[in-house]
Amino acid sequence: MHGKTLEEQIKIVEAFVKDFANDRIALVTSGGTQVPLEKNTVRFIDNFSMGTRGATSAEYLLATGYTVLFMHRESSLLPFSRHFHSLFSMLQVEDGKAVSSDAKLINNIQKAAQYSSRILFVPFVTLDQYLHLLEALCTVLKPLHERVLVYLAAAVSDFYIKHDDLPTHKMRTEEVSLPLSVVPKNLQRLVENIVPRAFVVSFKLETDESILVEKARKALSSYGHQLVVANMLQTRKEHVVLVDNEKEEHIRLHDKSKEIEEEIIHNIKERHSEHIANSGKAQ
Ligand code: 9Z3
Repeated sequence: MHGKTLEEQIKIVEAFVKDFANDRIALVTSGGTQVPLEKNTVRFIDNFSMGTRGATSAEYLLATGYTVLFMHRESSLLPFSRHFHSLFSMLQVEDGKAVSSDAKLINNIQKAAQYSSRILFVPFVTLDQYLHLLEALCTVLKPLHERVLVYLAAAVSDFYIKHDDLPTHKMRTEEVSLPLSVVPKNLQRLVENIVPRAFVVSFKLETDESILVEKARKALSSYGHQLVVANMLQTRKEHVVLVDNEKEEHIRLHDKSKEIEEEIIHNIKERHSEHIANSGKAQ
């Protein structure tokens, strides 16, 4: 979807979703957002994220039966190809032709082929594009009600510069100032009005462990959604805390040959099933 307008992206998503109207569908956001510092942008603020969490989670969601809308930062890691930083390390040439017997490479290419009809890639770069896309994709998913899982793993900027405060040209060294405003994330409006019946999971990233769970609880109560996955920057690959309205559940990775996302997705799928079952009872 490179270089497409928002309207074009929405049309593609609508057509894709139509085919999966009876399946469970996951909207996964992944990667960091970019905030421009000048109207003619030379510099920007970026958020830390390789997109590993999102890309890895998407693989496990596909494997467990979900259809995936993968809303990702352009050039961040993607499912299946994320395992390979360089193709040069696995080059094998026979009779002038490239061949590969690398089992991991072949296995991932096969998986990508197997799931290619059940995943749609929707790229963004800036914070603005992220916010508009998220709202638009949720609007498309609204009629699927409880079958929707919204999985907000992207690292979204807390700060931006309002359009009117942006200098037109490249900021000069003698006039450095960043008039930052706080980003209105609108997640509460999204949860309340656009996907009120979906199972919505957000992530909370901190670097100070003493405020991690408290911040997760704060997000849960201000947005009114179902679950926060809280993680520390330093230990995010081996420890997360799942915070809901009742309790905290720790997931710790003991087997280093595995990935923590496998357990996160397994846990969330169970919670999503319960959510679907409970909604049936309520009707
Ligand atoms: C996370 O906490 C993710 O787990 C990471 C993953 C960004 C740490 P990597 O891509 O890193 O594997 O390198 N994401 C969410 C952080 C965030 O910005 N949340 C927002 C907020 O709390 C949006 S819900 O306001």
